[in-house]
Amino acid sequence: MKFTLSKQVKDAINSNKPVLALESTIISSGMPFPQNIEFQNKAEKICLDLGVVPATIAIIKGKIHVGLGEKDLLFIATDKSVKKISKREIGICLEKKQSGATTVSSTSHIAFNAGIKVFSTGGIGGVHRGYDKSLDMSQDIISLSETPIVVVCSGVKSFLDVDKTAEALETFGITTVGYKTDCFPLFYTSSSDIKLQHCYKNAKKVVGLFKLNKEARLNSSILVLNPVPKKHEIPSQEMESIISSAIIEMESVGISGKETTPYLLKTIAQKTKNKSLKTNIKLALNNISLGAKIAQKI
Ligand code: PSU
Ligand code: MN
Repeated sequence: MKFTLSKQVKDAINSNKPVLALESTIISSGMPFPQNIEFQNKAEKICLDLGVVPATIAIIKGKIHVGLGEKDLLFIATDKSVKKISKREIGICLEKKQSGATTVSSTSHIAFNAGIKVFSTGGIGGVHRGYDKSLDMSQDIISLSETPIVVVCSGVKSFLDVDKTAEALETFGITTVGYKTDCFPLFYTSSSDIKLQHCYKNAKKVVGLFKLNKEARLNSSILVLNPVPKKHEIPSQEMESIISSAIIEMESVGISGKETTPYLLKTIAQKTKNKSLKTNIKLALNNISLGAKIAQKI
């Protein structure tokens, strides 16, 4: 795989310094401008303050970039030609010399191939509500099942079918652990009644688990579920009616497939007067901080 590495990332990889992968879909379609740039700047500062180099992954005009400069970042954050690129579309994006924001599935694939072992995001994709009719399950799940890295997130967005996603994670053999929690977090909400079997209490323990999984020749990711900090959460009762009405609206305008997640994130932010966006930013930054601490020790 050919990469365009930023100088910082190149130096860090060559000298074995800690690196944390970050995705770009969260910037291009997960958050509006200018909050997306503000978020990214904070994310990078959190990493650098911990001595970790942030490696944001995106495809720019047919080239895979690992580590974005200011100009690239502004382009990804604002340009309408930037597409949402999942793992199966990496080659297509390169062949057409297009620009793409990478999702969890494509970011983790590229990060792993660049030698990066840890990746932080907000929430991964999963099994959508109405799966029995649509068969819509994110490629993120398949990608996690075949990419041996640590992925830190706050669960799956609660507009998905979280119970079915928890089952799918097991079916696809993804090592799933709670970080200081024994239940599956609900993205905007810190807890749920879905029980987790394994709770890890510090970054060092997660690193130990990663090494043992590797020794045991497991090729799947370790998914670390790090709940949104309580002071920033939105109670699930409050979210549920908003999510239901956003889904009804989405169906009435005929949105489906890969447009679903960006549409719902945007509509839910509007309906909550940006409260959901603020929560999304806080939880993602919290995941970046934990990811950076794991990257320091791995
Ligand atoms: N989590 C967020 N914001 C996002 C996403 C996740 O807080 O924008 C993106 C991720 O890139 C994830 C993608 O991989 O949504 C999942 O999309 P889909 O459901 O179409 O697979
Ligand atoms: Mn999908």
